Amino acid sequence: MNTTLAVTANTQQYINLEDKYGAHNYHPLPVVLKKGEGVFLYDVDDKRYYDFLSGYSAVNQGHCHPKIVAALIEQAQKLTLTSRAFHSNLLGEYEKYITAYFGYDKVLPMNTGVEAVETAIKLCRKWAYQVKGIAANEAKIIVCDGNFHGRTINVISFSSDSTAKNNFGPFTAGYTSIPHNDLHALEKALQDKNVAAFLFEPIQGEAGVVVPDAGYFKGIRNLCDEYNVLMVADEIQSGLARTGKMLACDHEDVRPDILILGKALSGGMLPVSAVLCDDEIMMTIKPGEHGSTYGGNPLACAVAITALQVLKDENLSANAEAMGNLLRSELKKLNTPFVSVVRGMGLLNAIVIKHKNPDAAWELCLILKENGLLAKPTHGDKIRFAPPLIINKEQVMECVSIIAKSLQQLNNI
Ligand code: IF1
Repeated sequence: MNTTLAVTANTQQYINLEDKYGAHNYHPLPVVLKKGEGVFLYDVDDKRYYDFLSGYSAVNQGHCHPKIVAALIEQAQKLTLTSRAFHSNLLGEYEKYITAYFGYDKVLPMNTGVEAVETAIKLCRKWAYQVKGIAANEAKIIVCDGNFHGRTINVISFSSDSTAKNNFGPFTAGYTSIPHNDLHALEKALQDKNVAAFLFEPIQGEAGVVVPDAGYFKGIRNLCDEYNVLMVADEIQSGLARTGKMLACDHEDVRPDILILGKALSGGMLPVSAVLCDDEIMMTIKPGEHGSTYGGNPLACAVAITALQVLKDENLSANAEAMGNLLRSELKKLNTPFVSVVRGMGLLNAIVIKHKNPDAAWELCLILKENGLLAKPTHGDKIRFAPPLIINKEQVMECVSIIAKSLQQLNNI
């Protein structure tokens, strides 16, 4: 029996509109949202849900955080875009704030996550030719199997996900992929003198929240130093307090050479991404060699400063750590045959579903939705549990009981 649950006629009409007029490049859960507040989302029938996705970690600060909304509105009434043809009164202030916050000489502001990844790759290549001395067009970048860094042709060129790549070729060259969480494979790949950089996600998100062994980040740092290769951390999803530290690399006190941020840098208000590094790398790019119309716009600057302030003011790293520990320990106590693994760090978590029905993870998400909690399956059998970092203990406990009840209902499918 399939539990595909009926939706209201009201909900269905919005879904029909998207089906008819929008590209079919997603397969969303059948829920239509119209309002968000803190850890909650509300649908067009006024049903309330716990948000266990947080816009894929873009709303770490909670939906419509009042301080971030206020910064957005205030700046939107003054100046929103200048382009980089002119200076603005906020760009330098933002650049000073974010570089001090993370401890780098400079920042290059972009918009979406994948643009920041592309920017980091360009910086690696410039550095390879102008500083390291690699011969023209020979620079290589090492990446990890199962990576997710975005959707551009260049970035999918080094994806190992056939769904992301199929019929989008030809692809770009210059990448070598090694297994995630494998320092031996990294050292082997570093024997190639043309390697400029190692690009990695500290915790692989799309692959199903794959947490590496303790010592992995330190091991990467040591190997990159030994072989004069840039350590490039894509913390777009793992950063900004999500895993219980400001950056996932902070768990091992490791400082990447290039830090890539996105998503929660705006608290879900608008696309804001950033690449941070020191002058030896950043100054290899000269005027006219890279940019973006919206990159560093005053609206983004005002929002990002406030979004970063909120992370610190509200101690969201510490809360993510504590609530993550509580969530995982409570989930592990659930007496269910359908969950084979509970894993994660801070509030970046996943469960792996074990069930005779291969669609069980999707079905469970439909049941969770019915019971008032929104989560999305990834790679068939995994479900990400990543609420906003402002969630409190009572709310975590209520979510655990929703999950427990929903797992019991899985018996019937
Ligand atoms: C979608 C995943 C999450 C990212 C890392 C760069 C980007 C992402 C580590 C690109 C984006 C998103 C995009 C979203 C689904 C989502 C995702 F499941 F696909 F992997 F979060 F886990 N680096 N991740 O996670 O950032 O250009 O999208 O701003 O719908 O594709 P972007």
